[in-house]
Amino acid sequence: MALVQYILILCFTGVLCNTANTSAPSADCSTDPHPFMPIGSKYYLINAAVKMNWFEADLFCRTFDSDLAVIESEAEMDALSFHVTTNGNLGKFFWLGATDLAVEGKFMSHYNGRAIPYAKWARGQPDDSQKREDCVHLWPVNNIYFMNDYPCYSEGYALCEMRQRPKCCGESALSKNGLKKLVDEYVRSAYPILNCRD
Ligand SMILES: [Ca+2]
Ligand SMILES: [Ca+2]
Repeated sequence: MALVQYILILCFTGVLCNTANTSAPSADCSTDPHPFMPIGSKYYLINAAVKMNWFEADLFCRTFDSDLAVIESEAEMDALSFHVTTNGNLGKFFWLGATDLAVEGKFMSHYNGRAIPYAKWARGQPDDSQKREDCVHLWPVNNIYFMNDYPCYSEGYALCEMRQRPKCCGESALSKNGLKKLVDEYVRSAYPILNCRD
């Protein structure tokens, strides 16, 4: 598909343009977190019922407009570990939104493409065992959760993190950065008639 066609599709479907944000009913800005639950300072959706590989888990989260969780601090790690171990899920492992699929040994957030801000690796990890471990999961060792790199096609459970919404009616913080901005500017300059934000 030509780039222009792709961009136009994104525009019409609202991926690039903020029409939905600027004129959306309040439901779009709803603070109702269901089915996410507050754990520590964030909202999470834990699917401890259906095992899936990392890619499936990523898509599962996206169906809820969320992403596989990226743990950003020791406090978040502790809160999640406590929740999982005290809600009958101890022993299960949960996929996180971190991977070194792009560059071996450099674990990046699948959400924003940046280096993960925090890690609590289990001893000896990450080890890229058999050179096939590129996805990160929460892994219990002696009933304490750590992080481990693991084969992406292994099956675990999805740990989704609710996106931190930008201000409802303001410009998305994400739109100020990166590829989205570049493509958005391209659309605006090349197809002013399709400027669906203003
Ligand atoms: Ca690896
Ligand atoms: Ca490993």
